[in-house]
Amino acid sequence: MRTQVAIVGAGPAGLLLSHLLHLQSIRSVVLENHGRQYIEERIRAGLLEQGTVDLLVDAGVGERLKRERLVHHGIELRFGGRGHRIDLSGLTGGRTVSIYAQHEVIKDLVKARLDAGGQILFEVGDVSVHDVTGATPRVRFRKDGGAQELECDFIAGCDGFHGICRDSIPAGALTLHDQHYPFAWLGVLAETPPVSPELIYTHHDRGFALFTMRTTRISRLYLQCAPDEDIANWPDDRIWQELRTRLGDDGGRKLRDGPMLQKGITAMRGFVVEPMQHGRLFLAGDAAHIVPPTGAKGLNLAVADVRILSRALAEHYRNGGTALLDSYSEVCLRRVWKVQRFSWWMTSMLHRFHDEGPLRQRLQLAELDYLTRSKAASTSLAENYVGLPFDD
Ligand code: RFL
Ligand code: PHB
Repeated sequence: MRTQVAIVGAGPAGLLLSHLLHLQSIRSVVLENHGRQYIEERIRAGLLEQGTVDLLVDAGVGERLKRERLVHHGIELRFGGRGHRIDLSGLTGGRTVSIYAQHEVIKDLVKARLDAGGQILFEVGDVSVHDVTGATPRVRFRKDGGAQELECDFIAGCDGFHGICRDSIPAGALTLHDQHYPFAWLGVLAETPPVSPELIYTHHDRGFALFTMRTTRISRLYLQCAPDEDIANWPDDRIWQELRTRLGDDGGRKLRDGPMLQKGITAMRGFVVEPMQHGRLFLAGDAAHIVPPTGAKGLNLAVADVRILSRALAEHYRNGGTALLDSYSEVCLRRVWKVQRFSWWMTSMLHRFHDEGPLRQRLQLAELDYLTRSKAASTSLAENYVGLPFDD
């Protein structure tokens, strides 16, 4: 089998890359180790930057997104028991963010690829990449029990944080930056209306909580918990009670119990690999970097990477040039580090660091107070939150 670009992983990065390449008449094959149903139901991100929405719409995969998304003009920061609104749109010349679940983006992209005759091979096993520093890289894998080989010009490693592409690069060729946070998030999806039409980020003595949503009837709720927390210690009643306590009296009364559709624990970690390229293998999305979810940036960053990669590949296939491919890593990393900084800053300001004394909490509260009173400080938060401009 032969293609121009072999893409490992059918997450947002891999599927969008395949679609953007198709728009430039570049052929690709996407290899995914899970089944279609699994990737179309996996609960993950929910908040899309305006640039992400615009890109999906411009690429012709935003019809349902435009109809079904919830457009948000602000967020609330709650601390000391009181809410303070950050007017995202007012501070950024009218920019917005949108709530639209990641698995809905996946459904839209899978449909677009298959409708256009695109090749996504689901349930492949034992994927491995070879000859990435030569002229003809190869991907080997098993499908329906048989061994297969895909020959290509380039490989895109879009296989997420636990994928195989990053690890196939010789250790000496990469620098890894890794930061573990001393807490995790317990996330639930519940059939209950959101307590507020906008997201609420809560700083509380007992730890951080986030009140977000998927629709006007479904809430997505997160609680800071211990990094080694056992979900079995969190029956539904305890979760509702803890959410109410952290939200505080006025908001807590509005929160209605409802059936919990999903529960899970997410580790908090920051990770960046440099460079994001080795020979003809290009890493994109979570394969190259992850951020703690407090800034809602992982998916948006994956989209920013593949936008750059698709342009670089398009230039190469148009005129043989490699300038954009050569600068891929450097251009992506400029954004990656800024987003890493923002995610670290939001995380550090809003979470309880249980092994540290009251000084840290007083500094956090001073920062939140300053942030919500200073237009300069709120503007900095707002412009990062709605998404920095694409500056390639
Ligand atoms: P993905 O989505 O992990 O996709 C990788 C795909 O590769 C497949 N794969 C393989 N395929 C073949 N062979 C192998 N050896 C393979 N190994 C893996 C996997 O099955 C999968 O289908 O990576 P991608 O495309 O880079 O996308 C990244 C995003 O998924 C991620 O950054 C976001 O979900 C992060 N995130 C958020 N991002 C936002 O922008 N906004 C948010 O509001 C937001 N909230 C979140 C989040 C992530 C969370 N969790 C669960 C980590 C909230 C949470 C709780
Ligand atoms: C979500 O809706 O899942 C979400 C929103 C904002 C975040 C993280 C997750 O910061």
